[in-house]
Amino acid sequence: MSRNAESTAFRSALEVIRAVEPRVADAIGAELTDQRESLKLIASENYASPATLLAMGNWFSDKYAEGTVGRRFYAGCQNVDTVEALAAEHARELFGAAHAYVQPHSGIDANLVAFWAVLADRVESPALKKAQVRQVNDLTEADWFALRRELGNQRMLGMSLDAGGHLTHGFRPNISGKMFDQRSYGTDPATGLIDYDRVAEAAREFKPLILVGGYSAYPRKVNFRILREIADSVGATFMVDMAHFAGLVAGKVFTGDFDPVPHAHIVTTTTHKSLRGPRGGMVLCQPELADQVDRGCPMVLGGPLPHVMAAKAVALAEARRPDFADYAQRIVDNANALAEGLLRRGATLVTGGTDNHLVLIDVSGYGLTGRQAEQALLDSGIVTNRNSVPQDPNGAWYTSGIRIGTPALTTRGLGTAEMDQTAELIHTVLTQTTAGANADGTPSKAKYALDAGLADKVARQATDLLATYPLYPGIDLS
Ligand code: DSN
Repeated sequence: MSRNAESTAFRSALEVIRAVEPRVADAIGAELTDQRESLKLIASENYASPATLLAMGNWFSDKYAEGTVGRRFYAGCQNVDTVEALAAEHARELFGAAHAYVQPHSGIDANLVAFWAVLADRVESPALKKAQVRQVNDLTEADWFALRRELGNQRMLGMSLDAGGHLTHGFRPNISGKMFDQRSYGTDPATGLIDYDRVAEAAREFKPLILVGGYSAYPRKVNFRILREIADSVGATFMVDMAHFAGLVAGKVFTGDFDPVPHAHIVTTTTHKSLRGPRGGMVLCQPELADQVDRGCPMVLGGPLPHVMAAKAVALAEARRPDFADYAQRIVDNANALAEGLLRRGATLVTGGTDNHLVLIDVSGYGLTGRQAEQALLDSGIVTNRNSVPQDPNGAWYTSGIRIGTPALTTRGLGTAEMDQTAELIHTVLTQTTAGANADGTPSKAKYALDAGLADKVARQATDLLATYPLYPGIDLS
């Protein structure tokens, strides 16, 4: 692939867009500049390949394709069938999964599809069975009432948000916490690690229909074999949301007990985080759940996005190449180097380190809230996000943590030496930032002070660090 081809493709695309609405073309160009210039440490972001990006910009976007491959509600889906089947095949092969459903538009959508599939599979309800076999018109008002009561009183046990779980794992402000009777398992206050005995105890007491594993801010490996044993011991369906670490599973960094696919009944993921594909979601499952999962659209989802499924097929093909395993290992090596660099300089990390792609800094040690730290780092050209830490006294809005991750910088080519320099930049900013006060003198959780000269200096150092590792080196828009 010549670099010239990538430049020509993107330049031509922008020229066509500019002829209609130049401000959109300008914004697309500006986004590339911003991404090139910032030290992106958001654990859930990455840079998709030019091939993946280009696969999304075409007329597949125009096609409706509700249903599944070969069984559509619309005519003329033969080419959509081709890309959807390819994406599903790559996903099955990559993850060793019995079934793959590649239509979800996001991770939340994938989780909703999974919840529906488990409910439909597990809830003993004559009304529900009728509702699925085209006898809907036979159902009485009483049947519908019973159906809603049965579906609405099922139980889910998932990791709590402040321990690193995701808001769709039953957090109450999310629909998952409203549609399920939910309980959480947390982490050991002393170590920050999952205490599997406590999870087993909670499962025995609560008897969930679904046990959810997976996280978006837990910096350690999870033993999915043990969680499956816990699920089996109480008759729960075991679901894993591997959105954050799918790339580490794909790259065979997480194997055996730490690979969720052989252990879970159903696995959900996004495709754009460590997996480095287009923005979207996916469900993998055991054969007994496949029929219900395939009903995802139109049961739960709007029309599939064939252009994104085409890009998923491209990205999943990339992830099956040997160099992806090398990439996945480098993500973890880099996270380790970042954690070590921060610890050596005196930072406090949740669980004391990492064995995946992310690090969670408890910034209360710097006298800051997560909100203050996030903004001070952003002023200094370092893009992160604030995040709760376990038992966070500042809640989910201000927080006491900063979550940082290495998938994006690893894609650019930065290695462990640059991670140490990154740790130095982060530590410098956080030690030089001071918490501000409200007008009445009380401590503010949002205001902070950081010398503008220092912020500029760190931003320049960050840019210098990135200069050796250009983003999309094959794309020249000038
Ligand atoms: N927004 C994703 C993350 O940052 O972890 C999860 O939804």
